[in-house]
Amino acid sequence: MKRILLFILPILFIVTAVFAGFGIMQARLEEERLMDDLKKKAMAVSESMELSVRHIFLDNDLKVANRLVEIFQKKEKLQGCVIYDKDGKILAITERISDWRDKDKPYLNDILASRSSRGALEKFREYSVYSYILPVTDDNGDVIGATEIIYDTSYVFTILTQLWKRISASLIVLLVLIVIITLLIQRQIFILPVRRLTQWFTHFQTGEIDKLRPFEEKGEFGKLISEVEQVALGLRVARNIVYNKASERIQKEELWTEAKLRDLVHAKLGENSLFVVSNREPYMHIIEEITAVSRCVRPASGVVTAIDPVMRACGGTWIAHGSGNADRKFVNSRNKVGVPPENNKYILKRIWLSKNEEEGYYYGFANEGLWPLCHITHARPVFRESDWQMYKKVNQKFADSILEELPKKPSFLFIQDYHFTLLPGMIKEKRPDVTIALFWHIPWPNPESFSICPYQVEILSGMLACDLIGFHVQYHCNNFLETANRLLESRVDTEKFSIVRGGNETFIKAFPISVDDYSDVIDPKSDNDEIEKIRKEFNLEGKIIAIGVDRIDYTKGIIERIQAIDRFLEKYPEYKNKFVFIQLAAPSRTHIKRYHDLMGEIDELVEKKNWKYSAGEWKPMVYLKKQFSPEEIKPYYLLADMCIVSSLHDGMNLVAKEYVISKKDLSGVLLLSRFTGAARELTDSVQINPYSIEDFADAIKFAIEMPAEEKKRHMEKMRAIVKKNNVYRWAGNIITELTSLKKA
Ligand code: ADQ
Repeated sequence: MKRILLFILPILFIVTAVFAGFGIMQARLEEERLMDDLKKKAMAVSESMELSVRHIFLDNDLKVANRLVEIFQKKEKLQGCVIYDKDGKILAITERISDWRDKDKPYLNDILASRSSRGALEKFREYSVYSYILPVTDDNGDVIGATEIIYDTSYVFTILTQLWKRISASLIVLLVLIVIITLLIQRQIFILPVRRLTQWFTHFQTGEIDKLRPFEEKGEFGKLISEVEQVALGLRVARNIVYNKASERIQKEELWTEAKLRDLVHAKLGENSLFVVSNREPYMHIIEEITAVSRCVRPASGVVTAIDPVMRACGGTWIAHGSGNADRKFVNSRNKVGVPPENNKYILKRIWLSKNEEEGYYYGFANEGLWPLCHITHARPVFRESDWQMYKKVNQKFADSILEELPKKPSFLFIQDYHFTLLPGMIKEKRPDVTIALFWHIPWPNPESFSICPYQVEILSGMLACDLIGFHVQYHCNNFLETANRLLESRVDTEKFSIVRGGNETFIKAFPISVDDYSDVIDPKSDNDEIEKIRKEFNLEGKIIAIGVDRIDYTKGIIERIQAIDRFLEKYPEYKNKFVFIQLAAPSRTHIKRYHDLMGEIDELVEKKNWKYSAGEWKPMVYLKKQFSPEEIKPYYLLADMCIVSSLHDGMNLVAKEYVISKKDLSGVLLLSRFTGAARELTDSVQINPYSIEDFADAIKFAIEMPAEEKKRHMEKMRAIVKKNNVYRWAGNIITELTSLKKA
């Protein structure tokens, strides 16, 4: 619109200026012509009056003079007329302009003296009149008086006004015509071809190849379009070559790597697109309050840790809530940004939520309702109707945004977690051809526990619109199958591990999530520097170091961990001054009271225990409450002789796997809660019951005193498992399964 205005406005301006100039000229000429006519008329009348006036002067007949001025006024349709004597004194004047008498007439004496006539516009009352004065002479040529004819000139202005009105009306018609013609021309030569090109691109993007009609544009635009067609063709051919080569390579490679996953995605998905949805975004732009500098951070989230390497390998679009305070500054007009920022590998589409929506959907229903419902940690779930309504609304908001993105060709949608139980149903309602998988990152409880949820039917129905639902471990799959069997009208096929409901079959499978094996890219020099820095900063030289890395969440058993360390030092005082526990803790969901209180409880407990034991420079606990980058966490893992994961309940727990994969030198022991999904795979860890503080304290001593060889053996076995079952295998298995269920 701005561009059209920039184009049209100068044209309109020039046309108006030319028209105005032309109008002024025409009006002037017309005015001159009318005044000339008036003058001629006045001269004729004056001359015809002159003879009678001469007789009046000779007869000195004042009465006749008075009659004469009235007769001429009527006859000639004048405003009035006046007869002056030779001294300029009024002898007779038309009655209706009697106040003309009082008008100052400095020119009169000159006229009488020079004997020349004068016609001019004069001001009379509030308007102007045309006055024509003709001196009257006797036979000797001496001036004996003068006549003055006064005409009303208002009709001249009426004519000029009408002329201006006509000019203005023509100007308006002309301007409107110019605007219409310009718009039509620009639509024809610019908008329509661009629209055709955009449509062509949309078909190309959405995979509707059959709708790609060849262009018949000529000229420069035609050349541009022809170039675009060539690029698109080249892209299609290149893609096909990549898919074929990818299929060949997958057969050959043994271990799952980023490259193998990329090949698998190319081979299995082909031209079809992959979309991932999660609540938490993988990259968040934030503005530092103090420095006002914006930076991009990776949130502390297991889901992000797992899916980001997958998306880096596969490309595609990740749709998530834009929760960073500077997020809006970094997206394009469609709320998209290429990530990772330093080397874009996939697209992140941000969805904006209001405070109310975030409060009800995220903090309320998802994290005060479903989170405690699924984690059996004796925290009471809260189900508020208003939260549920907001949860539905936000699921619909995500659904609308995803539907906008989904191409017409078959696509795959990979939904993450408990925030989106209704999303599969909403998508399938509009696009039954999309193949959908949902991965549930947290535990699934038994049917009795789940049945307290007032919205159980809606949640299960929404989830069962999926083609595939994944859990970390078979135990959670079994819980889900049983829940659907008991709480819904459905048929559970225990052979195929599927649930059939309303003609739709959903497969339920365990896919143990994992981490990226980054141990090969560890840089010993810079890591050693970092480790030394940490050792110095916290006075750790010669100490036995244990580490905990968690979001601050009551399910992670941080309080129990501190209590166990307290008991350990109490029970085994020989470790005083020798043992240091470092807790890296990322504040999380702090708007929820339970989480807010927990932060306070941990602060207080750490302080209390440090006060209880500290001696000289030593204190048993270092509590670092902040969000770290993965690069910052790594040296802590490398440094630690032991990693403590004491979750009261956890879907998998990636910290355990991150610790194991970091320990390339096979040092270190993993203390792992038996209530984590990871405990089922990492059987070489020292397994603990975090509720049993006494056993937990003993396990710490046991881990410290384990012979180095034994530690090495266990670590080697665990590393082999994590290396083999890495996150690329996890994603590869899900994508293979998902594509085998392809709907269209
Ligand atoms: P989470 O509950 O977030 O994940 P987890 O699997 O332990 O738990 O992952 C946490 C991630 O955050 C790890 O990558 C860790 O390094 C990182 N992290 C922890 N503390 C941090 C800090 N202070 N600063 C920065 N990063 C930090 C959910 C489920 C889990 C499941 C995952 C993946 O609850 O059971 O394993 O999803 O499916």
